[in-house]
Amino acid sequence: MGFTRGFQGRRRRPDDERLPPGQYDTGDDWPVLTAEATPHLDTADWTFTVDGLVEHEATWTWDEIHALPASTFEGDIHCVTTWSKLGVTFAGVSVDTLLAAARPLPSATYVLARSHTGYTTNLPLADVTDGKAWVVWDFAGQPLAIAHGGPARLLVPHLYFWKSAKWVSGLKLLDHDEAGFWERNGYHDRGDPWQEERYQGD
Ligand SMILES: Nc1nc2c(c(=O)[nH]1)N[C@H]1C(S)=C(S)[C@@H](COP(=O)(O)O)O[C@H]1N2
Ligand SMILES: [Mo]
Repeated sequence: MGFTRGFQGRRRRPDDERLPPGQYDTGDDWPVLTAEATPHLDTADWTFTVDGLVEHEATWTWDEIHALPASTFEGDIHCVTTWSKLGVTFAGVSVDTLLAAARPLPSATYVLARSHTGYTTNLPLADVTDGKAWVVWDFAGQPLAIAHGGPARLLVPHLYFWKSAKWVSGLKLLDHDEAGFWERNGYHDRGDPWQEERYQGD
């Protein structure tokens, strides 16, 4: 009853209300979904680059990206294969910080994220700005496991998890949408789990 809510403030949503349609809670499990062979990347020669429609193409080494202001995400992730994982914590750097250094041109409207393996995925620029996306290297206070994209992956938790490119190597700013790996293979261009944007045409 509404009038009993008083001054308790905003309560945490029960777990079932945190699940987008058609998703189940995977609990402590964290399935691994990888299309390519798992790479073993050496942080000594690891780099991350923002290029394309930018004023200043920017590349960070492992040490340089760690020197940027740290940013943490706490929340839920959702895979198109119907598992969701609730209450996860990742740490790394906000994509906003990376874009601020590269300065996207006004014509930039999309990004194509790429991995050291050749995996790609496309996103509207607006889906990786304003605190919605990270490059992360830490999961639950530990270095991100290689199978989950370590040493570093993209994290775009408000979209299906195929947008969160593992072993991420960079972002290319574009003035048009360019389908990535799964998007060329029938998956939705945007992938909002709350709209069930799983496949092209959804
Ligand atoms: N490089 C790369 N990144 C990827 C994938 C992949 O196959 N290769 N799979 C995507 C998909 S479909 C999902 S659901 C998540 C899986 O991440 P996980 O294996 O850490 O659960 O990574 C995404 N990022
Ligand atoms: Mo996925």
